[in-house]
Amino acid sequence: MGPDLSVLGFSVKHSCSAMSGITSMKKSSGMTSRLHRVAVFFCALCIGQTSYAVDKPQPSQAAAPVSLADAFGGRLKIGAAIEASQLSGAHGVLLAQQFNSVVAENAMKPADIHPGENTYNFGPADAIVDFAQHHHMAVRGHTLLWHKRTPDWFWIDKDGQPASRELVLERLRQHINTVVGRYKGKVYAWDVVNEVIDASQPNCLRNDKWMQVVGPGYIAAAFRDAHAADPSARLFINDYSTHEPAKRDCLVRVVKGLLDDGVPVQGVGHQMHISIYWPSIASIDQSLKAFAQLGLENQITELDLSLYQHKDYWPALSLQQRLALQGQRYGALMRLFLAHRELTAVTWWGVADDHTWLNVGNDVPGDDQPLLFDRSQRPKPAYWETLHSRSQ
Ligand code: 9MR
Repeated sequence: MGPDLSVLGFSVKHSCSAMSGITSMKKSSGMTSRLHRVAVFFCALCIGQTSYAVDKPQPSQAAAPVSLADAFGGRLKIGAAIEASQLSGAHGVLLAQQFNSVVAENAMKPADIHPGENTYNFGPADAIVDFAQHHHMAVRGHTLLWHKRTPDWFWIDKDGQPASRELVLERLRQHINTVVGRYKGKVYAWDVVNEVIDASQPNCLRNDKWMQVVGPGYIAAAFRDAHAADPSARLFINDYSTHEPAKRDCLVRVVKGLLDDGVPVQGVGHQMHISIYWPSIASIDQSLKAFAQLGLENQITELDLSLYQHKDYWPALSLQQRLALQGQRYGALMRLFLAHRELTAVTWWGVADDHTWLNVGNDVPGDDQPLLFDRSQRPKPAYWETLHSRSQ
């Protein structure tokens, strides 16, 4: 037996013989183009090692969900991070078939989109936004301020001296006004600040250049600038390890302070770069609850589940066992996310396992497989469990 595709309204077997049936059904029954694309996609898998085939849908099932986007669309935005260079290849095809939201993995970061004071590089970001518009997908903006990828010119004045607090704040305002303004009405949510929390600091804030030159007020300034540039955009504070109690409590403290000061913060972005082994679902639940209680929106913004323990690349379990575990964890996570009414979007940090930040660098094995689709863009147990979580 192949995987149970009943959630799709189809039964699936290890055969591809029904593709012609799908094609003729499309002609005769007005099957949506997404359904047809997905049928072609799954059928194309037959040519590889894993073969799935799609039987004719029953008439009453023809409108059943057939992709992650269709399955979750009414409840959650389902997104993935992408580079502009991937749009025209297999990842672009999969993105359009399976997802209804997109985020630029790098193209909108300050150093990428604004490399010189008077130089903007909008091309890659525009390409991603155009793709999203063409495919009726939502766009998240990532990110307006980060301790990494702030271009060096931000910190130097015209005389080559360290830029003053006022100059840096003015540059930040101009940057945000230009970038948010350009995508106004097209980017529905922004990660305004990224990774500003440091639980080891007495004030909970990272002691980075922003803190040193501007002081803690840079966060409120960024949110106010973003709101001024697009009052309709949803504004998020985004961070990793938000399930860790100390980090979560710090984030709560910082966000409460912003809200008390009337700063326009609408939500918390939980990156969720986690593993098949950790953290507990309960700790994620607790964190989501803490922000829901503040009346905030939660979004999962950079989801991936490494097959490894942190920095331990000698797994006791076989690859097959870990892929199965990954599937179970994805299912459990999605059920938790669905149970949180204030949680509005889940974004994976990549489309398929052949492109993931977890395999970049000299100190990693390079064979991690954290996403829903494998290195040949075929659905993994992670995909099926994610899909099935919607019907449970
Ligand atoms: O995946 C991104 C990688 O390609 C970049 O080299 C890196 C530095 O810009 O950023 C990675 O994405 C990060 C994201 O922007 C913020 N959270 C952590 C992500 C993984 O490092």
